[in-house]
Amino acid sequence: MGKNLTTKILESHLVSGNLIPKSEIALRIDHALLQDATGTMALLEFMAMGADRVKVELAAQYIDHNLLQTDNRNSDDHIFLMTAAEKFGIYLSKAGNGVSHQVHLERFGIPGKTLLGADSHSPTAAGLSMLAIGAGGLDVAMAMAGNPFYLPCPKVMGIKLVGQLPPWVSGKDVILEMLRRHSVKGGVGKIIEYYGPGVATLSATDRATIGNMGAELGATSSIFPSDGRTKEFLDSQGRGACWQELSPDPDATYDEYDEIDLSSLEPLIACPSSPDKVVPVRDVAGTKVDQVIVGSSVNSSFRDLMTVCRILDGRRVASHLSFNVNPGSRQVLENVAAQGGVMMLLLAGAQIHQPGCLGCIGMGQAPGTGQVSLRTFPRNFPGRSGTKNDMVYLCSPETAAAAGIFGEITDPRRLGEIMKWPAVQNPTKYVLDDSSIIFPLQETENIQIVTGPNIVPFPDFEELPENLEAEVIITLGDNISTDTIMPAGNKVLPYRSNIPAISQFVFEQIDPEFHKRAKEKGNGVIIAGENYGQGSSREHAALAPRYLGIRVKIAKSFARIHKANLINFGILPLTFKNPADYDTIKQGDILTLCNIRNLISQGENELPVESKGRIILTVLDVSEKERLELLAGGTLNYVKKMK
Ligand code: MIC
Repeated sequence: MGKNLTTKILESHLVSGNLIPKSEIALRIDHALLQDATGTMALLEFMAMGADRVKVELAAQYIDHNLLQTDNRNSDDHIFLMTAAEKFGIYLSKAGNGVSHQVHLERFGIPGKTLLGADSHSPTAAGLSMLAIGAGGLDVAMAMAGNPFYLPCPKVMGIKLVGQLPPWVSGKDVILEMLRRHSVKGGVGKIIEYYGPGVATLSATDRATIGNMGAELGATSSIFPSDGRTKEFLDSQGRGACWQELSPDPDATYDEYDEIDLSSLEPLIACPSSPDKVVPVRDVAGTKVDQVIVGSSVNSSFRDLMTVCRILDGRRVASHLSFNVNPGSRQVLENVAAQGGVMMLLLAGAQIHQPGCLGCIGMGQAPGTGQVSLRTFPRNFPGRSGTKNDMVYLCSPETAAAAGIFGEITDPRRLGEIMKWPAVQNPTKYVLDDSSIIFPLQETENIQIVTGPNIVPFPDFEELPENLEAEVIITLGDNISTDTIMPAGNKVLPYRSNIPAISQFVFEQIDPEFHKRAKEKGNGVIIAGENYGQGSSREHAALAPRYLGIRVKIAKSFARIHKANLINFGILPLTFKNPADYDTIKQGDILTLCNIRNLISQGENELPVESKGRIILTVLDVSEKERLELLAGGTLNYVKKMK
C-alpha cells in the first residue's frame, strides 16, 4: 500500500509513538515560529524552563501583531523580544517587515521540514510543503528547548484536486469551498493533504492561502506536494538550493477522501460571523460595502496585491468606502512598488498600510457601527474586528477589488465586462531585502535581556487537588472561539505579557462581570458546547481563566490547540459522556469532583461529577504524559518537578 506525503513526513520526524490515529505521537521539530503577541509569553516560559539557547534548526521571532505604539507597553515587549532573540539564537524580523507566515515562506521555509508555530495560521507554510502546526506558546517554547512536540496522531484527509481555476477565481475560493463543505470543525484531528493533477495549477502562494485557512477547518495542518511550482517559488527567492521533490506514492491511500474540480469553482464569500458561512458571491451581490481590506495574515502575497492593483489601475474606488491594503511583507510591498502597483493603488484612492497583521487581529481598522466590511482575512468571529455586532465578510482579493470599484458586494466575474482578467503571476525573481531581519549571533554571553515594566513574571499555579468543589461561572454554546474567551484588539493585546492585567478581559464581550465572579468564587467551572476554543493558538485563553481560578472545563468537544493549552495550564478538559447532560447544568450550579487525583493517576478515563445530587459522567481523553501534567497543575510545574 502506497504512502501519502503526510505519513512520509511524520515517519521521518517520529520520535516516539505509532502512527495510529488518536494515539499520542512525538515529532521532531525543525523550525519554530513566534510572533510578538504570543512570543513574549513563550520566551518567558522558555526562560522559566532554564533554557539558554534554541535547539531547533531555525527559530524565528516576528514582530507583526502589536504594531500600534500607543504607550510604552508594546514597545517594551518588542525590546524584550529583540534582546531575548539575540540571547537565545533566534532570527528576529522587525516591526514593518511583515506577517510571520508570509516572511517565513519567503525567507526560511524548506520543503519536508516540520514547523511548530505559536500562531494557528502557521500551516501557511504548506505552500512550501512544510508540515507546519500551530500550537500554544508553551509547546513552542518546549520545542525550542529541544523537546519533541506531542500530539494525538491525526488522520489524513486526502483532497484530490482536478481541473484548473477559471478566471477571477483563486486560492481563497478553494479554501472557502472546503469550509462550505466541511465546516469549522470538519478538520479537527486531521491533516489535510492536497494531491492530484490540479495541484500543479496552483502557485506556492495560492497553496499558502489554502494552508493558512486550514486552521479555520480546525485541522492540525495541511500539506501540498513539493513540485516544480515549489521550486519556481524558491528560485524566485534565490533559495532554489533548498528545494527537494516530495510527493505521495502513486498508490497512496488516505483515511478520508474528497475531490474538488477547480474548474467548477466560482467566487465564494464567508458571511458574518463565521468562516464557514460560505455562499456564492452572487447570492449576496448588491449588499452595500463600507470598508474593504486586502492583505494581512492571508492573501497578502505579491500575486494577491498585484491582482488588486491591476484591477484598480486607472479606476477609482467608490467614494463612500475606505479601501485598505495591508501588505504581507516588506518584500511584497517592494515588489509591488517595483512593478508600479503602489501608484495604481494611490491613484485609485486606496490607503496603504505598513506590512503586518493590523485589522486582522483588531489592531486598528475597526469598521463603524452597522458597517459592512469585506476582508481577505482568515477569520470573522463575532467582534474580532473590534466593533460590536460587526458584519465582516471574508473573500478573495478579486472579490474585494470588485467591491472596491462597485461599492457593493459584486461577483468579480462582472469585472470581465469592463476589463481583461489580469492573470497576475508571482515574479520569477523577487527584489530581495533582508535588511529588517536580525540574524542570530554566536557570542551571546554579554547580551542582557531587557524586561521593561510591562513584562510581569509568570504566575505560580498549585497542583490539582484530590477533591474539587467548584461553581459553574458561565455556560456557553457551540463553536465558541478564543476571540470570545480572550479577546485581542489594540486595547487587550499589549497585556499579553501581563497575565493579571489581561485576565480582566476574559469573556469581556459577552459577560463583562465574568472575571470578577470567577475571582470571587476561587474555584470555577466553564460549561460549553461543541468545538470549544476554536480559532487562535493564544494560550492566554487558557492561562488567564486559570489565573482567575477556573480548574475545569466541561464541553461537548474541544478544538485541538485550545485543549492542549488547557492541559498545559492545569485545567481539566472534560467532555460529556452523554451530551444531553449539557442541558442539565446551569450557571451558579455547584459541581463536585471527588478523588480526582487518584482516578487520574490510575489512568481512569471517566470522571464522575456530582451536580445537584446527580452523577454526570465526563470523559478525560488525554495521554499518560498529559495526566502527569494535569496532576502537577500544568506543564511548567511538571517540567520543573522532573528536573
Ligand atoms: C489570530 O489570527 O487569531 C492570531 C492573532 O494570529 C492568533 C495568535 C494570537 O492570538 O496571538 C492565532 O491564530 O494563533
